[in-house]
Amino acid sequence: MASTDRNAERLKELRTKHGRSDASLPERPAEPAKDLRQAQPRFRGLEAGHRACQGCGEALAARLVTEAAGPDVMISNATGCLEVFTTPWPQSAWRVPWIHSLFENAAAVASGMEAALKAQGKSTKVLAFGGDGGTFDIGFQALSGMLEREHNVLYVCFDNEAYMNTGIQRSGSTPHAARTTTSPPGKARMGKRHLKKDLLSIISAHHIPYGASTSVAYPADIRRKVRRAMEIQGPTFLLVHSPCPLGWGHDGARTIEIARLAVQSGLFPLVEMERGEVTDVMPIRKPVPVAEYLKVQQRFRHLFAPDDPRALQEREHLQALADYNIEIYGLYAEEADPLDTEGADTVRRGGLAN
Ligand SMILES: Cc1ncc(C[n+]2csc(CCOP(=O)(O)OP(=O)(O)O)c2C)c(N)n1
Ligand code: SF4
Repeated sequence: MASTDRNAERLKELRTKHGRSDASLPERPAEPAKDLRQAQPRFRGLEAGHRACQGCGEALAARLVTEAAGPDVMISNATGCLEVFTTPWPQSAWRVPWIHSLFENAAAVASGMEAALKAQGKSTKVLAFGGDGGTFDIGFQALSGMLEREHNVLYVCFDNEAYMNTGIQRSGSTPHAARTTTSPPGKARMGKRHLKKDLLSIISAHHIPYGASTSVAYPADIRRKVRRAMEIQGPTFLLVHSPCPLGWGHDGARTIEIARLAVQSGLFPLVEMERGEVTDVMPIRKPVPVAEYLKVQQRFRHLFAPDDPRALQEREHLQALADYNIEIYGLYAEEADPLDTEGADTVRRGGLAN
């Protein structure tokens, strides 16, 4: 049996078993390649030809988000890599109205844009984009205000876990023990001392209608969550895990693989929250040891030093953090689910593993 037929059979079995007729899992077409091409969105909010590094997770994530959001949007973009690599004067890679805000006020600018559009009776949706530095740290006050005042804005944070644009400084989102230029490992400590801030929970405490985490490794998940947020009148938030080959120290060709390991290990859980409650998670069937994720990145290389006892301790610490996520969000799923970390996107990308 050809592998596409085998995959179709397997998907059918899973659908029947789980009683799923989920619209996000269409029937496998008779001619997959042709139908997939036809199903590609024609609209691109962010064009090719920008100046991002090869394999930049943020560039791909921003393209996926803007594709899914569609053409009737306006964007307020905080200072950071995304703003810099898309707009080298006099060029722009954006195909939608786009405003460069300051580093700290993308949400405040978006609030004003939304209020102005509302006053004009227009339904154009406002998006706000920021990196983790611009969101977790310096722009948080403006973001909190925007959520509290219930502006009809979708805020998207492209989380590459450091201030990349200015030379890889640690942010509130940098994971514990990671090396950055301002958290170098040495005698005093093993990389960043503090924990990654649990931003999604903080956002969720604003009781907004919808907030979710997603990852560039799962394009179908990104699209579904963007479309969901776009339908909602009111403030919504997406946190998109977006590896940075330069700052994380990995080969650009491995960006997707690395983003996937973060999710499959439990270190970056994919969850959805509505009005302060967790409503859905992407289940993990076979949790991957955290070390598999760490060892392919230079920013964690010191955690594998053979003669430093702190290395193993820190690896165990990070494993405990992933186990904690798996437990509190109930991520572990014993049985295969078409929507798990090896599910929907893998199916679309060439078949379920046997
Ligand atoms: C008030 C202020 N402080 C510092 C800067 C310098 N600055 C510009 S971009 C940036 C880092 C951006 O980091 P992040 O938001 O994580 O986005 P990334 O570049 O990683 O995508 C910094 C520190 C600034 N522009 N404004
Ligand atoms: S430094 Fe990182 S985030 Fe910035 S363009 Fe390069 S890969 Fe992308």
